Amino acid sequence: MASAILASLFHPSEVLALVQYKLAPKTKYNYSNDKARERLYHHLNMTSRSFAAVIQDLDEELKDAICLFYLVLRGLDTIEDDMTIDLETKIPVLNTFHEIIYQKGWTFTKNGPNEKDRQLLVEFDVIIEGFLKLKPAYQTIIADITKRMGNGMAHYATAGIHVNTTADYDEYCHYVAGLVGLGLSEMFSACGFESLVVAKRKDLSNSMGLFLQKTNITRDYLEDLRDDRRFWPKEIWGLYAEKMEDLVKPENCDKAKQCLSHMVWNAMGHIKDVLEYLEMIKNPSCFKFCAIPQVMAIATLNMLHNNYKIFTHENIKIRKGETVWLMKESDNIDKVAAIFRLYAREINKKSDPLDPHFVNIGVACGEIEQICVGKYPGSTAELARLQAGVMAGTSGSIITAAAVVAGAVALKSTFA
Ligand code: D61
Ligand code: MG
Repeated sequence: MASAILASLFHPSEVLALVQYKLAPKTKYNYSNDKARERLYHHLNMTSRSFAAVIQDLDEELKDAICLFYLVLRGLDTIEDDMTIDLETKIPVLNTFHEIIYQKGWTFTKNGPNEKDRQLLVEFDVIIEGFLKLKPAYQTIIADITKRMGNGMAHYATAGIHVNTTADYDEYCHYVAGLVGLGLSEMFSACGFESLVVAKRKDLSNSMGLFLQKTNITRDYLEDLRDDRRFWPKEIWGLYAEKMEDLVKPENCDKAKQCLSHMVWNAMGHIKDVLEYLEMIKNPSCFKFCAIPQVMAIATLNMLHNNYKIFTHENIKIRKGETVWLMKESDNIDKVAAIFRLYAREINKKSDPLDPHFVNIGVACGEIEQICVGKYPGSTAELARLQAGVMAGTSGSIITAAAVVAGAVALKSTFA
């Protein structure tokens, strides 16, 4: 907490959000009257870096179903991601995972010792128990998406198959993330929280996943390369280097940054759909659940843009304070549109006129502004309010002073 406040010291609204978050009552989720359920949420909190909080804030009707949707797919992904499992073992498990989730007692112990989510599969019988207790309608949606994702993962795990074209890139991201969007939309419509139109808009649902996944893939260049996973499409990196790993060489620094802005621009192509999707979502708990990962993604893209550290450091993240602030602010479409406008402007400011994608990114940022001003006029006042907190300008300095006091109080309570 203390280090998070320090990191946000020049962002008073983040300090405020951190302090509010710290002081908020913590007894919200209590599963101790149901041991099996407690175990499920234990696994959710152990395996998820950002989804645990938003899933636990969902309305009761959807909470367990989406928690299990997450855990099933995280289990599948933990098999996909582990490069120590040989393909003869891996591919059949990926292809049959939609059947495995109906087999009481199934567990998997062939993950390498360093696989971070290994324990989830060691205790996968717990997840299967929970899955089998869901309403059949939710089980069917989860099994269908699991089947399609597992088959897609198996295809891309096959020796000699790579993400070559940008069409492959969209297809791979559809399998591992777009399908999650489709399944979630089906759940929202099936439970009656959202209109049936939401499930029908598969294009927009897919884009929700693609924007998140492409942002992750762009960020994780170095980590994936280290483990010999390559998700940047050759059609893109091939314009800047002979081999993908050549981008890390110091002499290729300029080419690497150009390649990075190509990847950032490619991801930005989904933002229009993301806003259109969020505009459809009426249930407040579904809205926050959908919006928070998306605003975190644009904040992450902003951090990546023109940032050479992608090629030299693993694990670059947005500030904790920024995350908490975004979670607090993402509760209606006007505020979310304001956040997108704010980051689009930041991205535009960071662009280098000598970059070949300078104009493309400028146009993409301009489009975000144009769409938001046209469709969400309320976002203009929200943007002004956000900027007052973000910048330590004239009005910001008053907030800064208040935030520093609040920060000091929090620091004191941390050490007390
Ligand atoms: C609204 C709200 C949340 C949404 C959404 C719409 C649309 C799509 C998604 C969430 C999925 C976003 C995936 C982006 C993060 N990428 C990963 O976790 C990668 O693995 C992909 C395969 C497993 C997907 C698991 C998942 C994730 C979020 C969910 C969910 C299932 C179910 C319900 C709700 C949210 C990435 O994982 C690496 C790692 O984190 O270890 C990878 O392997 O590429
Ligand atoms: Mg994966």
